[in-house]
Amino acid sequence: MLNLIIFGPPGAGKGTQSEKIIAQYQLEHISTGDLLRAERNAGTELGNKANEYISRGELVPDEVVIGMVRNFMLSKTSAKGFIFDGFPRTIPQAEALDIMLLEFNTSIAIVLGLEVEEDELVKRLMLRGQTSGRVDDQDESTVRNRFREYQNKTLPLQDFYAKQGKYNSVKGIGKVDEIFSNLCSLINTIKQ
Ligand code: B4P
Repeated sequence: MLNLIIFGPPGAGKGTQSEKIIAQYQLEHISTGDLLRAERNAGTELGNKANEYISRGELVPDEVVIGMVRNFMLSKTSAKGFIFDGFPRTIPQAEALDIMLLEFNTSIAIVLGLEVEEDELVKRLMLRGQTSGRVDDQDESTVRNRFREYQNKTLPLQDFYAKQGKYNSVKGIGKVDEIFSNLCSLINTIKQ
């Protein structure tokens, strides 16, 4: 199995690059943002609860997200590998992921961290907010709150994965295809 994490601040291009990586390497996509929005659109209790956090620009509680990822993985037992997009976002999520993958007899091969500075990210998200209808892209204070959450809770994961020798950073500014090509070069170094 080939398991990758695409990592980076809100709007860094995790979803954009995931789509291209999936097409190239035939991996199963686990985007916790997409799963949470699907729950909200279906009007489930989990979705409604999650939406309260998302609309404030806060992270959804770990146990909710971890349970959702576990269920998704269990429904894809014949997967060639997974790309984790927007997950993990906290140390407890990363620890839970390591344990879940162990149950599948596998592990994370590489973490790809997209580097983009905050002002560019705010621009991208506000622009997307004009058309996406996403509650969390609508106003600058919510967007800035997402960065604070990222700095406080998600950034420590860089160190977590660097200690495992798995963290790689990639410039996330420039043409989408150029960034993709740089990501592929890194993936190809570990692909068996
Ligand atoms: P996500 O859905 O994961 O959203 P994201 O971080 O905003 O987006 P991403 O980095 O994928 O950016 P994209 O490619 O779309 O999370 C939303 C919320 O859900 C979180 O804030 C949180 O509340 C909750 N949540 C999700 N996972 C969670 C977890 N594990 N734990 C707790 N809570 C969780 O790109 C953004 C924009 O930039 C697009 O418009 C795109 O077209 C543009 N773009 C991309 N690449 C570009 C480039 N190279 N140049 C110019 N523009 C580019």
